[in-house]
Amino acid sequence: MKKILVTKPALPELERVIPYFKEIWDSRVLTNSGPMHNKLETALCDYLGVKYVSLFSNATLGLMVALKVLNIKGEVITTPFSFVATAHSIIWNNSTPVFVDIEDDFNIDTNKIEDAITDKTTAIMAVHCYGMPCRVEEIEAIAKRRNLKVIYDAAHAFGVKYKDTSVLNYGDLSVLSFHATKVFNTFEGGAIVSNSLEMKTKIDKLKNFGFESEVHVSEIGINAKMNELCAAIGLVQLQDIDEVLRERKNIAHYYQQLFKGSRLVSTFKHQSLTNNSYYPVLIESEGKFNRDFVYEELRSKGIFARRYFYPLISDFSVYRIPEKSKTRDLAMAKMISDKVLCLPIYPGLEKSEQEYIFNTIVEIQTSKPKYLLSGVPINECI
Ligand code: T4K
Repeated sequence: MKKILVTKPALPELERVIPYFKEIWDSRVLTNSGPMHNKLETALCDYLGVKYVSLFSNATLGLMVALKVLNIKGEVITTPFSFVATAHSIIWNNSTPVFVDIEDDFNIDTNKIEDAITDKTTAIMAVHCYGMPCRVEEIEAIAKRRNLKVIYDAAHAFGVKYKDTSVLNYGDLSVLSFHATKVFNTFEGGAIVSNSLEMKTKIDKLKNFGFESEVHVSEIGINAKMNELCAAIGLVQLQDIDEVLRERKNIAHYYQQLFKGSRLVSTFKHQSLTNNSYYPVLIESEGKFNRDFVYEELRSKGIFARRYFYPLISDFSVYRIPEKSKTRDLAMAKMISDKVLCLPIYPGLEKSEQEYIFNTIVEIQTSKPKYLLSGVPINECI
């Protein structure tokens, strides 16, 4: 049986990458802010429409350095509906994540942030989940009023715009991921987007052990640099990114069409604002024929959808230790986490495969007459 995975990394033809690799071989500059690294930083600033980009070996280290460079201490308000790296970075910074509920757009509920602020709160780390822009203006207003820093975990938000500017221009810092599973990948990689040269210089120092000069180490830095091979791949990937984003948009659009009118599968309300890095749906069902049942059935038919983000970060055992984190009422996050399923989306996914995914979901659900939503039999719902 053919497997359809949740994602398949976009890759350029190998022959287009080889000349870049040849340059690296010839120069013997493999890492430490070499020419490929520097070219990619410049190219990303141009493409994304941001002032400064500092490349990283992955987004997790980027988040850790972002917290460190802003001198964040105490409590950090964040979302439980994300990948564990969001909260892990806060704990690695010896700070406490305070989990606040989300809205039905999957992002932190800005109406609930202020209630969670204490005299220990120093920052908000919000996530543009699935590439959906957070309510950035409201977050900025709260941060200004309460004197907090704002870090956006923008791991999913490559190329996302908000009001005609990059969403990465909001907040003090934004952190991108270029992991294999992301819209723009450098195999592994990430970046911090900042607004001033002074901040970029501090970030660049922290990602390189804190070296000021050959003989002067001024910070307890870390090694989080992107190497030349990853940067070279990034330079080639950037040539194709518009096509990648276009293809993803078409795929999302087709899913939207397929699921239109479905009462058992709710689709992403605000898909048009995203970069279509994910295609989340909510499986509305009852009893044991719930999201997990659909998830398992799909797997048995070769469709490897994923439950991003289940469990909630706050439900992982390491986060249940009271002194590790603080948890507010997370009713919406729990409800969404129990229903969400991210369907396969990647350049190259065929329309026929999308139809197979859609038909399989319908088949799983309609074969179970118990599936009722608001009293409506399933075969009248789909
Ligand atoms: N913040 C947020 C909000 C994030 O979502 C993430 C990462 C981060 C921060 C941290 O970013 P990085 O430090 O990683 O740069 C994946 C990724 O490993 C992770 O990067 C990502 N978020 C998370 C949401 O998903 P898994 O455990 O689901 O990955 P895995 O290996 O199961 O792969 C998923 C699918 O992709 C598989 O079906 C196969 C396919 N795949 C995967 C890889 C790695 C490929 O076809 N090729 C590949 O090389 O975590």
